[in-house]
Amino acid sequence: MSHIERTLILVKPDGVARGLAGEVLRRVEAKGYTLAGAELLVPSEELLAQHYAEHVGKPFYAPLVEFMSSGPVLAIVAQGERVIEGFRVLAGETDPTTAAPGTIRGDFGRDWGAKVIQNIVHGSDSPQSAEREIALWFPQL
Ligand code: D4T
Repeated sequence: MSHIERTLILVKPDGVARGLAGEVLRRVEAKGYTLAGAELLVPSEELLAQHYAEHVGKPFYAPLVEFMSSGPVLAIVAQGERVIEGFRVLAGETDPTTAAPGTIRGDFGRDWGAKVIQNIVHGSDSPQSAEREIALWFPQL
């Protein structure tokens, strides 16, 4: 049965600043997913408050917003069969120190001793979050 999905991928400010945007796109396309949208932007605090609504009030929330608005982010909509789960596997686990080699975070991430985890990419974690996040970042899609 077909499960064509869309997911929101963000190359976070650390990833863009380190020149990893192309590498992330390369891995997404090499896996066979297609691009349905892409935009480079510095996200506003309002957009981040909605995107990270589940984290508002947590100790890492303020550093997270500061980090995520510290420079341009490449927002991407990727499409394909089970792409939501597929990109989470490509990204690796949240903590870049322990993310498996072969994943984006495992290959390029590390702990920088910052107040917030800087882990290069974000990927939606469920079909509900994907549609919610795509509507926030790409209202035209
Ligand atoms: P994103 O949402 O960026 O793909 O990350 P994850 O899905 O892997 O992780 P998350 O939503 O739980 O966290 C969002 C963002 O906050 C940072 N973070 C998270 C942090 O600095 N300290 C923490 O304790 C947690 C849980 C990292 C990613």
